[in-house]
Amino acid sequence: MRLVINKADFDDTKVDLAAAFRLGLGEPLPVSAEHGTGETELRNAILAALGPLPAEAAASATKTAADPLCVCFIGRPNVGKSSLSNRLLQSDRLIVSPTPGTTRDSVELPFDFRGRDGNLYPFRLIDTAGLKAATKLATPVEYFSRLRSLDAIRKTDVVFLVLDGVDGVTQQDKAIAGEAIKERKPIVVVVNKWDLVRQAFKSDGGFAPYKNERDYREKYEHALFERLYFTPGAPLIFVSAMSGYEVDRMLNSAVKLNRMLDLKLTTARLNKVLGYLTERTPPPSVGGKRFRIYYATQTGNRPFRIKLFCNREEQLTESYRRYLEAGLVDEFGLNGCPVYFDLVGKEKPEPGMSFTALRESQEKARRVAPAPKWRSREGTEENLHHETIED
Ligand SMILES: Nc1nc2c(ncn2[C@@H]2O[C@H](COP(=O)(O)OP(=O)(O)OP(=O)(O)O)[C@@H](O)[C@H]2O)c(=O)[nH]1
Ligand SMILES: [Mg+2]
Repeated sequence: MRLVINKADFDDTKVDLAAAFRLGLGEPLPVSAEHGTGETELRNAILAALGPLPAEAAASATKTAADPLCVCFIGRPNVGKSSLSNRLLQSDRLIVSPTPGTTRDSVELPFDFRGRDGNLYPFRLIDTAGLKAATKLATPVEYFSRLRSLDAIRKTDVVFLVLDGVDGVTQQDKAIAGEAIKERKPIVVVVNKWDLVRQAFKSDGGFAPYKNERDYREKYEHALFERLYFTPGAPLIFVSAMSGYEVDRMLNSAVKLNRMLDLKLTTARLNKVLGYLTERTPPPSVGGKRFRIYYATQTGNRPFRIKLFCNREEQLTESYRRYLEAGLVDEFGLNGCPVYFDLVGKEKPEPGMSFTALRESQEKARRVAPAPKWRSREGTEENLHHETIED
C-alpha cells in the first residue's frame, strides 16, 4: 500500500506531511490531481510496485507467425457465442443457457486447430458477454461486462460477429458491428442456429413469406449487407453450434484473414492503383474544390494503414473513402481487411499568419511530403522512407 495525499497544491512547507507520516502507512506521496504535481513520482511508484513485465508479455509485444491467432465472439445476448466457443474447444467449459446475459465476463481460452492445409494453428479464443445497448444497462455488472467485451475486440486479430439465424438482423447487431469496425478489425459474420432454419423448412412449414431455405438465406444475406457496413469481402458463414454445421469454416476464414493482415503493399503498385481508381471515378467536388491524392505509402499493418499525401484532407467524403478502400481491397485481394487512411494535407495559411511563418510551414510540409509527382515515381520506393505505426 502507498499513501497518496491529493490536493497538495502548495509547496511542501504548507502540506502537513509529518501528520501523514504519523498514520504509519509509510512514506506519503504528495500529489495534485488538478495541477499534475507529483504525477511522475506517483507513476514511478506504481511501476516499481508492479515490477518488470513478465517475459511472456514482453515477448508478445510484436506478433510472430508462432503467436496464437486471437479471435473473439461478440454479439447480442443469447445468439450462441458460448455454444460456438464450446464447439471449438470441444468441451462444455463455458456455461450455456436460454437465459440472455448468461456470460458476465470475457473468458480467454487457448486451443489448437488443424487447418484445411493440414497445419496445426494455435488459437486464443475470447468468449464475451452479450452486448446490450448502452442505454439498456441496468446494473454496474452489465456496465463492466460491456467494457470487457469492448476490450476483447481491441485485443483480437479477427472478430466473429455472431447473429441469430431466426431473429434476423437487428438494430443492435448494427451497433455491435460498429464497435468492431471502429477498431478496424477484420470481421467474420457468423449466422448461428441454422439448424432451426433448416428444421423449419424441412418439416415445420418454414417461415412466411420465404419459399425455401435458400430463398431465406439469400434474403438474410441481402438484408445483412444492406443494413450493416462491412469491409468489402467480409466472409459470411451460416453455422450451427448445436450440430457443428460449418463451424470449421469460421476458423479457416480467420486463418486466411490473419495471413492477409501481414501483407506489404508496394508503394509503386499502391500509387498505380490509386491513380487508376481516381481516374476511373474522380472524387466529387466539394464546395468547388476537388480532393486530390499526390502520393501514398503504407505505414503499417493490423490494420492496413496508408498515408495519403493530398491537397485537403477535409475534402475526402466518407463515400469516396469507402470507394478507395473497396478498390484497394479488390486490387490487392485483401478481402475483409479494413484499410485506414492517414491523411496529410498541404498546410493552409492561417488568417493573419506572417509571410515568414507561412514560408516556414510550407518548407516543413515540403520536407515531410515527397513532391507531388507520384505518377512518375513508379519503382522508386526503395529511396523513400517507409514509416511504421510507431512513427
Ligand atoms: N438450436 C440451436 N440453439 C442454439 C445454438 N447455439 C446456441 N443455442 C441455444 O441458444 C441459447 C443461448 O446460447 P448461449 O451459447 O448461452 O448464448 P450466448 O450468446 O453465449 O449468450 P450470453 O452469454 O447470454 O450473451 C442456449 O439455449 C443454447 O442452447 C444453435 O446452433 N442451435
Ligand atoms: Mg455466453
